Amino acid sequence: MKIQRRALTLALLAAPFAVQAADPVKIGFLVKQAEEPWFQDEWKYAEQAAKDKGFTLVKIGIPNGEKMMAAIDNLAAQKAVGFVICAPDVKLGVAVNRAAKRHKLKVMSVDDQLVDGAGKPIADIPHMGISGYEIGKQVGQALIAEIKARGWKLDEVGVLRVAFDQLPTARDRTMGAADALKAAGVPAANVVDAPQAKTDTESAFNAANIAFTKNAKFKKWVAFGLNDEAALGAVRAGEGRGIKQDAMLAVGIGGSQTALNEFTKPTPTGFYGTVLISPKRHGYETAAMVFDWATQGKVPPPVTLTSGILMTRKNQAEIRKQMGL
Ligand code: FCA
Repeated sequence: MKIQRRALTLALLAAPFAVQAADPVKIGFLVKQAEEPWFQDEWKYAEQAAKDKGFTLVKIGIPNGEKMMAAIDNLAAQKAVGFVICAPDVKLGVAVNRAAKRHKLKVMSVDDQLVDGAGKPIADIPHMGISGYEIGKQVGQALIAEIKARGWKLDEVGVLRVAFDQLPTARDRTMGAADALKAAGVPAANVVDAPQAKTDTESAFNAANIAFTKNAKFKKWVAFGLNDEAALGAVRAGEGRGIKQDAMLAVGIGGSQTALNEFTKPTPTGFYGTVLISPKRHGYETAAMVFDWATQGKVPPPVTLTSGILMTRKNQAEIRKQMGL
């Protein structure tokens, strides 16, 4: 009995060392805008993959190129085996690829596909993003349906395209929306571009304000941008100028907390809806794919494009459930 107890004590003492000996595999998840709810959600689902597959997730915010390069070096120093990245500028693609190769890290991009000096996607970095143009068309079609439901005349409606054209997926999304509106009969001349400096609400707010001032002839507006923050910036700018819910229709892209906060306000705002996309797929699957690649040599598909579903104040709970969120 005594001997047995001694053996057990020894085993318990030895256990922590045994755990330390086999260091868990580390995978990085680097995002350009860590404060944005979409990226928080991606991290949350990547953590779930880490738990299921038994690796450690290293989350780092990379708001600029310098921080991005430092983060990659940091991952290498920590002996990570790979990382998922949404870079602050897709033109940093070559630098990302070089740093990953130098450190022998597997790299996969998420949301924003990395490009080379000529603006071409970098083929050897696997990518998961949304089908930008198609999702943009869904935004435009949702706006058309609601314009009709409200009985607005197509030629009296101003179309605010909050633009961030230096990012290809942003251009695809907003061009898809504008094209759907034009295809349904909105005059091309009614489309007003509001270029934003960054992809957050404040930049969209500033861009929209300028556009509203320059185009005061329109009394009714529809608005959209690359994400919920862009659409929301337009809604807030409109409110400040007396363009309220009855004269404003905005549809975002995302469906994370930014949109949910709008939907839970007691009175509806001009933020009519959003095309819900999947942070679960983008966070969980990319992290899992990099893990499988680094540990089993299973190379991820070169490009995976995900789809979305229109979500409004009315159907939000049901749609989120459908998407497994
Ligand atoms: C881009 C946008 C994000 C999100 C993501 C899917 O990175 O900046 O807001 O829409 O694509």
